[in-house]
Amino acid sequence: MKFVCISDVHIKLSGDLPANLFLKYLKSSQTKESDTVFLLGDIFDLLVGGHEEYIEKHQEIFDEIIRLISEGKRFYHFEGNHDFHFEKLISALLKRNDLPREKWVYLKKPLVLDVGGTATLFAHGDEIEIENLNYKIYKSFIRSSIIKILANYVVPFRIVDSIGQNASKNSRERNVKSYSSETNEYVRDKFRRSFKTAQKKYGVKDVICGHSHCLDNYREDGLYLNNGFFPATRTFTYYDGNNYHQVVIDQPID
Ligand SMILES: [Mn+2]
Repeated sequence: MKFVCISDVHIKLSGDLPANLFLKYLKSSQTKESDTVFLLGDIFDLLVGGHEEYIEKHQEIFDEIIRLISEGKRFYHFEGNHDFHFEKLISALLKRNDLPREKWVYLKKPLVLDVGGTATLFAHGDEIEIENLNYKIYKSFIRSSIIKILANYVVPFRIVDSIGQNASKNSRERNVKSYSSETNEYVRDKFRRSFKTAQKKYGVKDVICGHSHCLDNYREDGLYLNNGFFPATRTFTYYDGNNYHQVVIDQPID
């Protein structure tokens, strides 16, 4: 297996910086070389429920994903905590383009795969985070079936969209305050401890995830890779069948 892997892109609008960088990732030579593409959550800053309006809103991105799937690549698309309950959207896109379901796999939970003989955990990252009880309560609430029904069938797209724009504005303001360098070190170390806990819990050696927004490439009896905050780090992971590479997109944005 050769693959590329990304998380925490936080695309708000078609044509914004994260969207353009994400298209560079999809069109990169490393993605071209890969048979599998991992999207490890929070690709979109807000994408909740199966509203088909999202297809038009992010047309260029969905067109590119469909093109890559048509070429034979498989996508593993994980829920994040900014984009979730959108399995109906993927089903609609696959159906419109007459593509098989197993080519764009929707995941609500971490996945263990064999990577070159090493048991490897792929996750958004919040599932493995230790010491965050309030967040876990919040997460189990937003993941609940009642919210899924509300998001898919009851609340119209424009309401979900406007609630989300406010929520992400607030979360951005919080992030600016809390992401000082000390906090960064605290978050990085907490996620390294989460990696050690996840190794035991899932019976894996390597862990690849995002969510913390803290770029990392750490070895301690196994490998822990975190993609950081993509609009700032411009990084993604490429596995060439033997080795991992943390690739930086350095081309100027059109
Ligand atoms: Mn997240």
